[in-house]
This record gives sequence, C-alpha cells and structure tokens, in this order.
Amino acid sequence: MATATTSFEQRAAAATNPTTKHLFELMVRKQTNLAVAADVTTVAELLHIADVLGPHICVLKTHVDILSDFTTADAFAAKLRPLADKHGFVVFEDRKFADIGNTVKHQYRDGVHRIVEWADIVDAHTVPGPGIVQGLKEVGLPRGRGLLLLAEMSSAGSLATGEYTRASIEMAKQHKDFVIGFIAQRAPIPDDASFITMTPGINLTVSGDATGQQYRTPAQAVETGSDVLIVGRGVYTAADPVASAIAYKQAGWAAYLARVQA
Ligand code: 5FU
Repeated sequence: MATATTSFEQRAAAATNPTTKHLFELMVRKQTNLAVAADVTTVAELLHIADVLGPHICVLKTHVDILSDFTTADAFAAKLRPLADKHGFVVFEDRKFADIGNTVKHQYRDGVHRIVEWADIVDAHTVPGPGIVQGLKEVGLPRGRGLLLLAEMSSAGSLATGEYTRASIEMAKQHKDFVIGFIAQRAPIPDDASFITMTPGINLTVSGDATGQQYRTPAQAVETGSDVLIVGRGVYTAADPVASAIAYKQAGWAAYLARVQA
C-alpha cells in the first residue's frame, strides 16, 4: 500500500500494532493530523495545553525532562492520562533514547519518570544499532506501546542522512511489531503504509530559529509523505493558541485530503 494515497481509514483497518490503530482511528474521527509539541516547563502549563488543545490534536508530544516541577510518574499519569482519554489523543514522549539496549530499558521503565507508564509512543536514535530497539521492545511491547525511529531530523547540519537514514529504515523493518514509524522529513518507505511518519520543523509563518531549526509548511510536509505534523512554538507561543492549533489542523488536514484524493 502506498503511503501517499492510502487513506488513514484504510491504514487503521490494516494496522496490527494497537497504538497505530488507535492513532489512525482517532485522526479520522477528529479530522486532525496535528501533534502539538508542548515544550513548556511546568506540569500545570503542560496540562493546560493538553486540555485546551486536546480537541484539535491527535498527538501530545512531551519532553518530560524539561518539567521543573515533575514529582512522580504516578501523579503525572493520574493527571495526563484522563485528558488523553477525554479528548482522544496519544501521548508521545520525545525522549530520543540513544544508549545500549540494557540502559535504555531502564531509562524507559525506571527512574523518576517511568515513561512507559504514561507514554503511548517514544522515539529512539538508531546510532547504537538494533540493540536499542530490542531493549525498548522488552519493556514497551508487552504494554502495547509503539516506537518511532529517528530517520532524519529537522535541524540544519543533521548527520541523519543518506546511509544512516537507510540503515534506520532497515532496523524498523526488522522490528515491525514494535516500531510503528519514523521521525522524518519525508515518508522513508513510500510503499509501506503501515509505518507512520511524524514530522517536526513545521511553521506557517517563519522559516527557522536562531539555533538551527528549519521549518516547512504543513502542505510541504504532507506532500513529501508526512502523516503527523509536529508543531511547537507555532502554536503554544501564539497570541491565541487555540486559534493557531485550528489553523494548523485545517492546513494539515486539507493537505492530507489533497494527497489521498490525488
Ligand atoms: F526529532 C526532532 C527533530 O528533528 N526536530 C525537532 O524539532 C524533534 N524535534 C522536536 O519537535 C523538538 O524537540 C521540539 O519539541 C519540536 C519542535 O518545536 P518547534 O517549536 O515547532 O520548533
């Protein structure tokens, strides 16, 4: 099935990973392919974003290690999970694991954050080799969680290109039960619609920031095969974040419809 022209309904029906299925289904129901990167530094701000933007998003992306007042995983989960259920979004902790399998297993399951308890999706760099996927899979697969591999990055000068990207794709294919897709700028496997492509570096008005971030528009990203558009500052620093989220949602969904109907 070609990623570009297969609808999210068809991809939900064909999905074998429960997280993939759930995500495609809620995207269809809510007509949104918007993920918000809630890069705020207090739990209250994060929960506020989750609640007010929840109706418009399919994914809430977190960086739990920037929350200054994080207390316990239980307390965090008790507040965040009900919002995910109420509004229908999945929680993606953008942890970017990057160590050997044995270490990432602990980083995923243990420590203060106990990420596997509350995040539906996590992501990992492929630089350590396939052991990183094996380690994370031991912890996440029994819980029905999903993993994204970083095949490309949005930042200028990223080394995740060419052969690195190709090797990351191969690693995903070896672990299709747990690897649900990629962080990438374009669909890395255009003829396999079972993988989801999530794309950061999306903004409707600016082309970059002072530290190497590079932006494209929702339409540009969807044209190159992106399924889920990750927007941070474009939404949460806007004068009206709800209005901004709606604008990104509409732009992303229109681009998706144009792609599948092409
Ligand atoms: F993997 C990546 C990447 O290649 N680029 C990114 O920007 C992840 N990100 C994340 O997406 C980054 O850590 C932010 O959380 C978010 C982009 O935020 P922005 O405010 O829209 O630039």
